[in-house]
Amino acid sequence: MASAKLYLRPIGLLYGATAAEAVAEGLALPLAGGPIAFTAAELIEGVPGNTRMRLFTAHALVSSGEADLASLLARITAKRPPFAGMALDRPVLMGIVNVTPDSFSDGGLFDTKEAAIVHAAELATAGAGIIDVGGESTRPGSDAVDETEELDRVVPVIAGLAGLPAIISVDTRKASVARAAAKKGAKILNDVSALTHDPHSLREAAETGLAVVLMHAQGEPKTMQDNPRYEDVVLEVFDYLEARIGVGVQAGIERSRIAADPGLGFGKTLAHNLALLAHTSLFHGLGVPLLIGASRKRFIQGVSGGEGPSSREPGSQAAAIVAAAQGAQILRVHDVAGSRQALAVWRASVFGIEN
Ligand code: 9MG
Repeated sequence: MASAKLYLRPIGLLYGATAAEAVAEGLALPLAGGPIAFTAAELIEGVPGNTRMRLFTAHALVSSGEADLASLLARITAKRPPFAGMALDRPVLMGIVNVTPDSFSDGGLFDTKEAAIVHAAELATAGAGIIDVGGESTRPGSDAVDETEELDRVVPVIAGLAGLPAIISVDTRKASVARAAAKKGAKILNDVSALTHDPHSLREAAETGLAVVLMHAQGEPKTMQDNPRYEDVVLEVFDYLEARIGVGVQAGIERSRIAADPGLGFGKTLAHNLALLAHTSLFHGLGVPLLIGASRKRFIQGVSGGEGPSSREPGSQAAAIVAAAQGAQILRVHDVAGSRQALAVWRASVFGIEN
């Protein structure tokens, strides 16, 4: 495996004061420069479908002297700069506002401008640092929405959110919608196609100065769940996101403006989703903040039942904690108040009550 690529999955995670002490003693390394540290890592070498894995302590990783490993470690351990002006020292909740008649969880509930604005304000009050406004459902099986229709749904809502104590994100695959949203005050472009759907999106993202979430999806929403296949879902999603970050940077989007998202539920089976969630820490090797969106997705039902999306809330909050416990910086959720409470209990138990 002479030209084998390296991937590192930080494991043996420590939190708070224990983490800080272990880092100071040289027994652990910080995860994304935050309050979580890792004492060991799985070193995966090879190409998806043909890899070998070895376990290393943090100390052995640092003293290996191998250049590729050192640069990967630097990306994993470096402190992330603020994203869209937000500090990332604790998980940020991104509250979902779907201005659509057909979204899988809340389709039709907030599809008038007024209802969407009221809902966004409630989510901000409940503790959402980001409000993600979308006018095109990308749930499995959904049809694409015409540009004019999407503009009509999204732009008046974003205009109505001026003054809200939260950063506004626009969930769109269209450059024109991103541009119109930016003019009305949106600061983040959340693109589930990682800027591949619209040929103008890369340029638009570079020029508007929006922060960008690049998400992995296999296939189009209409058919993506038909038969998703991977040799190695975790490494393939990592490679894809790494490549899209590279393309974005080449197009003029500074690295500090990019976050990455493995795209749970987008062209993935239950096993794929669980593998991605379990390997969240490996994605810190991308060197950018991580966003995880598990909220109310069908894979939760696959594990434990939960017929309708809103009955998947306990599983959604468990998934959010799994991601946060591996250092994911942004969590995309429907129930902000519930997620906040779940995270607060987890945080108090591992970092202490005052944190
Ligand atoms: C729009 N949308 C639906 N699910 C999502 C997810 O998991 N991540 C991101 N970034 N956007 C999503």
